[in-house]
Amino acid sequence: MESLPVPSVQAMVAATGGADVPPRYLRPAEAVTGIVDGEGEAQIPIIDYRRLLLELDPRGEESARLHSACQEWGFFQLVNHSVPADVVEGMKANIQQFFQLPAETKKRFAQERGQLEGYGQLFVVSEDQKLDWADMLFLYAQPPERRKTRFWPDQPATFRSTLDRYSGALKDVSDSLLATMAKNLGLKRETIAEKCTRGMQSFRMNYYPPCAQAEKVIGLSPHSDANLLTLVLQVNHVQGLQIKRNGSWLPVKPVPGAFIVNIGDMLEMLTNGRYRSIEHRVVVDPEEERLSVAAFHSPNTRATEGARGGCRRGRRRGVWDGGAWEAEGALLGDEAGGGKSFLERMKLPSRSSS
Ligand SMILES: O=C(O)CCC(=O)C(=O)O
Repeated sequence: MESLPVPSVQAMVAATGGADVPPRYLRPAEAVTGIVDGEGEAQIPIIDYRRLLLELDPRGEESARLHSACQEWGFFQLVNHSVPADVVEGMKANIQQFFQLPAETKKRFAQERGQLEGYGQLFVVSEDQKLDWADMLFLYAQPPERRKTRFWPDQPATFRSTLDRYSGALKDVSDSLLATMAKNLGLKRETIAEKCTRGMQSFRMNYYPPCAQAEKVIGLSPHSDANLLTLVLQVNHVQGLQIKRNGSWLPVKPVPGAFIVNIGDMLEMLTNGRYRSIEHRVVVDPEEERLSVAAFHSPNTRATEGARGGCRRGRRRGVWDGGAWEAEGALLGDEAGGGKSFLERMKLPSRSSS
């Protein structure tokens, strides 16, 4: 799998001031604005990890709130998540410093032909395709033998050790959340937890430059994540993430110190639709850059049985083809087709069509 090389948006903005937007980035007005529900942002559920896991939840109230967030929203903010503040702040500082490096230095970690890892952009499959107003750095981090450290920046000097610590801490949080979700769903331990032992983790570190014509570009096109669970860290104060809900785009206002967590397509498959993976997108600010770090968690490569061993009580019982996730490229966080196309491809043909 590979992505066609595209110019760095950050370099383009540095050279031109961002006033001129090349046609490949311009979107029709309705694609960028849509219906934005600015009132709804406060409603996104907040889950307290400490209450959930440290036996401060004897009556199961926090677990019930998590279950409801996964069913009704597919998105929640996770507070008191146990990842030490110095690890989180270290990650933020290192990724900010990486994107501030001279273009030539960043290019030392650029994607290579046939590779998705590295500095560049993902899922560019045609010369005609509209492009996102962003640059990114994509890295595999777990299991450790999957790492290709030549793509891991050695500048700033603390980048690799910081990402190593951050990766381990986030994998623990993701595994614990998935175990609680499995319990909430009444699933056997092996249905989710064993698939996550030595499961895959990748990072997409996003840099969205400001754009003088912000209302005409998109930072990250609408998509759902193809993996099990994503944990997003908002790096600076600039908002931009929006989630699709009841036909509107709902801006997400990050709670300070929280991770924004979302259900991916694989978890929707494993639960036969009881938990929902929700489309989301990123809009760009006219004046300020925005950065985020998304951590994608997927099953280990032995987990090819898919939804057959999954949740039998779902309303979409039996509709998923549980085979070859990895062959489909689903161990990545995002999906080239946009929208929820990964889920569509993995559905079994209906009886009437077979
Ligand atoms: O930038 C964000 O807040 C979200 C990033 C995201 O959805 C992704 O990288 O897939």
